[in-house]
Amino acid sequence: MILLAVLVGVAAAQDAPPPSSLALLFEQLRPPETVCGEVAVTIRTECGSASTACDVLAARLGAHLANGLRQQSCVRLSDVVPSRSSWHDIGAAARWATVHGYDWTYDLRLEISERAAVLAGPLYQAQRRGWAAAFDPGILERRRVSVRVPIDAELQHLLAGPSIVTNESIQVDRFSLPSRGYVALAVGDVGGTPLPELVLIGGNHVQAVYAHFHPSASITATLDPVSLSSLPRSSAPPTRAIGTAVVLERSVTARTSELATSVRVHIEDDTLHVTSTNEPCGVDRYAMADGCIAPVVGRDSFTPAVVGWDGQPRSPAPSGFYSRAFAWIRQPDGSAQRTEAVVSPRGRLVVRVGDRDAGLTDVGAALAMTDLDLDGTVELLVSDNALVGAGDHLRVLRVRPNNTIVEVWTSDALTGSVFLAAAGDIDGDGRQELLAVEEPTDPDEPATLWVIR
Ligand SMILES: [Ca+2]
Ligand SMILES: [Ca+2]
Repeated sequence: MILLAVLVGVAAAQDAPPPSSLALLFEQLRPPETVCGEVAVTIRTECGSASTACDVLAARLGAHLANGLRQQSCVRLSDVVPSRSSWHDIGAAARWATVHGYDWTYDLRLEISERAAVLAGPLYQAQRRGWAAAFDPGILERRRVSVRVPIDAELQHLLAGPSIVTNESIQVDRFSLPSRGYVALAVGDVGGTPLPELVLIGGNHVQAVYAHFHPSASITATLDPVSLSSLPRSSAPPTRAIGTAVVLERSVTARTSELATSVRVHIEDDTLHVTSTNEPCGVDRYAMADGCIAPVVGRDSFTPAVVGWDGQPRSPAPSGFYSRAFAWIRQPDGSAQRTEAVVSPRGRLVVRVGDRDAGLTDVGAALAMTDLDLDGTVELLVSDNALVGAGDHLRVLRVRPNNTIVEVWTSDALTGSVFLAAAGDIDGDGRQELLAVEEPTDPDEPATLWVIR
């Protein structure tokens, strides 16, 4: 049943914050209008160490469903019934409810793990009631609730409280990539498979690969890569290609240089398709998660102007930038905070949370941002402000609520260079990881993907 549950929350253009996981759970509890008479609602829980808070959450969900039922004209009564330990087999709760005179029963189960909340179970209709039911408690499954949502900052706060990211809590995996010379990357569901695709865009080719963490970190590439050489304006990248890639509507929109056309990457019939496109930013701009950006002509950076999907200018970035990250960061109270980070060509990092700025100097062009520990403040992955071939470091920075930036983790010295980073859910568990690509100095070696959780 858990495997069949749908993961709600498809990535889309982020003009407005996506709904919180809690809101998605409540939203799934809209009763169908065919439900009539007397209804029993039961929600069993399986939540490990978070059991007390989980029971409270189940009670809130049950009350919400019962209230929704009471709004319906042909529902005479809706009760939230505490679950009994004997209700472990299929339909037991519904048979109990039928014997006790209910016409319909929700028999739901709330399961909380470290990364996801799953609410699932059938809606039964009774075929006998009252005394007749005691002899033949016939029940018929009419509908099934099935929702799986990631644990976000609000659920984390509700169930267990945040556990702050520290040097000791950071997990690092390294993957050998199929090729090198990558300019942009994006992670998301562009193929309809359970595991998200990692779409890698090089100066002259596009690949979609899958990352496996067990038994050891490995990349599989089951789809043929696609060359970009046949597309218009795609040759002769400038000295340092600049690129963006973003998942929009189940495809990746990417651009690799000022001279290249934008491309749309999607998967259909187990084949990678790459087509040139002017959507959604026109011929001269690059797509980001929240809008479009323009390159500085002849340079390897972008202008401060960011135009949102609604066509309106965003509050300007503090300066032109090499790289930019944007996200709606869920807060423990369920609201979402607009958060933006840029790295200027002078190596200055500025993080804007709401209307407050935090800053740090001497960082490199690679930049990724997400809330790793679900406490409502962002973690950033940055590289060194080093020359190509001079080696590099990766660092995880944490923006504290008082608007200071602290370093929580730094890698050993890398021999390669890192220009490219992104945040994305690469293992499909609903929570984002921080990703970076290290380009090797040895021209015979492939690039390395760093995944930090
Ligand atoms: Ca955080
Ligand atoms: Ca993940």
